[in-house]
Amino acid sequence: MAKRLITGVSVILFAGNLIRKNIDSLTDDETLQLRQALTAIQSDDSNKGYQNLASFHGAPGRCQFPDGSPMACCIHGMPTFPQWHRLYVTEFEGLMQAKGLTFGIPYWDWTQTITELPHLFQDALYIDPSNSKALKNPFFEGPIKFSNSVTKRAIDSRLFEHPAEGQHTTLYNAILYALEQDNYCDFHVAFEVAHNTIHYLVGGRHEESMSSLGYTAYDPLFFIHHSNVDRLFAIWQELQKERGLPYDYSNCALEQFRKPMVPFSNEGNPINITKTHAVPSSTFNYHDLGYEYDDLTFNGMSISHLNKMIEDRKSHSRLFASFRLEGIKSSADIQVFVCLPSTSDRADDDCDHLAGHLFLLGGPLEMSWAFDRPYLFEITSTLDNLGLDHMTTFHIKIDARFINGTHLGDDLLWPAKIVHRPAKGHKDGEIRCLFCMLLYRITIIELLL
Ligand code: CUO
Repeated sequence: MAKRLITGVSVILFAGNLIRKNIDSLTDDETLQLRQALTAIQSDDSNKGYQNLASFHGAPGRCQFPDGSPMACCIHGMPTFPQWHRLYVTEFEGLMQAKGLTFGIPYWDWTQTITELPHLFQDALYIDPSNSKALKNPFFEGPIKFSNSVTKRAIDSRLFEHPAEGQHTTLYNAILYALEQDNYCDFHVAFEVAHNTIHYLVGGRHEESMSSLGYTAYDPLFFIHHSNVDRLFAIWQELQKERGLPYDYSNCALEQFRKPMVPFSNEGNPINITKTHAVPSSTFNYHDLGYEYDDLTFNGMSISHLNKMIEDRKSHSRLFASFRLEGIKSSADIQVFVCLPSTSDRADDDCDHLAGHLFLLGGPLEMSWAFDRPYLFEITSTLDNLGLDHMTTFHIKIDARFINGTHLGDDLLWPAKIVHRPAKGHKDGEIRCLFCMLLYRITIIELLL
């Protein structure tokens, strides 16, 4: 076992473990090796091939609803989301290793401001350096053999959000809020919902894409995205150690953490390490799964620096829109607006104040969700920019749409509440504004046609 210092974090490197690197730091040889290994598993139709792997997650559905009809096996909307997806990237890593990959699945660090997709994904062809021939880039799209189709991407311009100087993207803020949570059960809700963002902003309005639960894993970008999701989970675990709090067990849903996760636990799973770690509680120590990350900093911040920054955030009064989320058998794009009530000078509410967006990742095959607490979407900076605070009269409206752009019905989402979190040390946590309490509901914005 070797020990190495990574920007202030002591990371144990286990001999023989694969290193997962930032996708931007791969050498040309590593990029070529990744492409060759993926091409090999894409053309393998056995249980060691890509089609079998992609069907672990979504369509055509390898698990069953109680009535026996096909259901996706991926775990979403519940506390074992990070564990199921941790194993899933490891499964891909194992298959790629079997085709010659000698390092871990790289990660795309999308908490940094994004100006373009990583180069690995951009072009339909690449040049084979051994003979200068153009070959199909297997990371450009993925075959969906059961529907005789290929994955698509419709990049949403919000992927390239450019925050003002000193500010951060909506996605960065959502992940930072997840990392702030110092118990597992608050963490996983904030974490999962934040991670949905990349699914939607890459897949956009295509059904056969990253933005739908059934097809997302057919796009190989999925695994590079989820390698970063897992790295952020590892960063949260390091933060917990720094805080002196548990990093390796859940404080809720204990029963679920003892139940083997399908299809990893199935006899036909070709990767032994995920089969033997199919019980969620056995996945917290990811070093045992055979990989490490090259870097566990968050936007250049060491774990101790990040921890101090988080503590400082808690010393300010903050406001949130609180969403009780349930699966709606579909993905959704939800824009959140702060509304000021009508006045004697203005007949209508003023709802032009976009606070940001959140997304759901779902589809007809999704299993039932079981979030036992709300998702909190921070609106503090929106109110600060308007010169408002928690004593102001305001309410929340949303514009919520399905992948195809049509509006969600009014009854598909629970009304949002406004939550005030006073600066650390204060006691009461609910906003006192009577008008706001009367308006503790979400109204779907009727879009101007
Ligand atoms: Cu199952 Cu990102 O979550 O896919």
